[in-house]
Amino acid sequence: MSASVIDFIATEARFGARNYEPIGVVLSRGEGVWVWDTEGNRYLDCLSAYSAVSQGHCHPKILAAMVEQAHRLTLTSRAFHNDQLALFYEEIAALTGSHKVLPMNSGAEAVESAIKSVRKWGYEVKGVPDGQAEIIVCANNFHGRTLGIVGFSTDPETRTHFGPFAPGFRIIPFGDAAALEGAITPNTVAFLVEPIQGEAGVVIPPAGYFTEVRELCTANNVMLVLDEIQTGLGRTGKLLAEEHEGIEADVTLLGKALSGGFYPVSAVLSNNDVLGTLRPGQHGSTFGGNPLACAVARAAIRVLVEEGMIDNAARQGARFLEGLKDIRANTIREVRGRGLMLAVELHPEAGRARRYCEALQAKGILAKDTHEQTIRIAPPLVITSDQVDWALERLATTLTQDFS
Ligand code: IF1
Repeated sequence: MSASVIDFIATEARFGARNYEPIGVVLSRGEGVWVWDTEGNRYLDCLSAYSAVSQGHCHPKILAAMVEQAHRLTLTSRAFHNDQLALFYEEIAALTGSHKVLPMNSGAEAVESAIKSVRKWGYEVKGVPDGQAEIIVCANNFHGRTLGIVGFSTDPETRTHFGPFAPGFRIIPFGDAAALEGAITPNTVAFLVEPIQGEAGVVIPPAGYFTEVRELCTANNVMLVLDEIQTGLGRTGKLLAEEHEGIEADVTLLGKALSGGFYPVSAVLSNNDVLGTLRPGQHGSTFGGNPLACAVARAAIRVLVEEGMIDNAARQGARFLEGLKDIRANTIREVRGRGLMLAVELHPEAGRARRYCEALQAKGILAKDTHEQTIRIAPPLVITSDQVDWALERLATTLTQDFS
């Protein structure tokens, strides 16, 4: 590594809380599927900032919208109206078929806001006794890092020594509709779940699972809250992952690619009942729904749709998945994916996935491991067939490499 790279990394180590263990690369520029490090080396980004840069790095039209709005008006607070929020509401509601929108900033804020809203709905509409609302979540969930959220995580890394935690959550296995049925009580207000579990390693539920989930939630007057912060906005080859299951959530959470990686923008989308329970002064955020965020999100949604990124994700995702499945390597235990949300799970004997990610970096691919044995593959949705083939060649040589 050159001195400057070492300097950057050393300075981060000196001043920064060590809450990440990044791959040893210092990035300085991004365009489309490519990123460059400070040495000028080019990499194909197969993480897309965990699906926040789905539109490709530094998309020119989102950039132009951000610069134009930044020259005009960035933040008013919600004490006053602004000329971007109503347009954002209209466009996101039309695109997703939602009735109400609550604009927030980070994904975790959207999750927390949804938890508050469904509890309020439970007390004021469903008639659950005050303070007794229950929300069902799945084992191996990932919904963010706030205290409320890690309180119902099953990952020791995420929750150890952060307690005490809030009550009111029940944990069931993912993919098991009978377990959901058994966990529902008269005080259950919602089932909060990812359509595909991302951090757990791209875990796809059995066919028909969400059809049963939808029926159970409807029959028991339980709000189905789908966390589409990672799976949404084209990542799985559909606008929303729920479309693969042929169902509709009562509450949908969006984030990450909602801004194309330019700005923290998230949103809670719901039917009237749930968000209709919020009254002035009962919830809010300094930056939630600000004109800059709304202008960026409007452009991010526009290019996603107008440039055919969702269909491209379906096409290139199928090509990528097929190519991964064709790799003959005894290191591979399983290949999973839907659209461009893919994962290669390695056999434990193959060694840690992190070593393969470091080997991929040397071949010009940036990918991230999750839970020791799995390599996530999630390039921007603008990837071309040639770039998919380019990546597959390097993945094949790396996964057949002997690391003993
Ligand atoms: C980290 C993981 C992914 C999410 C879903 C809500 C949020 C996330 C399904 C919260 C965020 C990020 C967080 C980031 C790494 C990344 C991640 F590895 F942590 F789990 F993608 F899988 N729902 N996921 O995936 O959104 O508040 O971050 O905007 O914390 O290291 P956020």
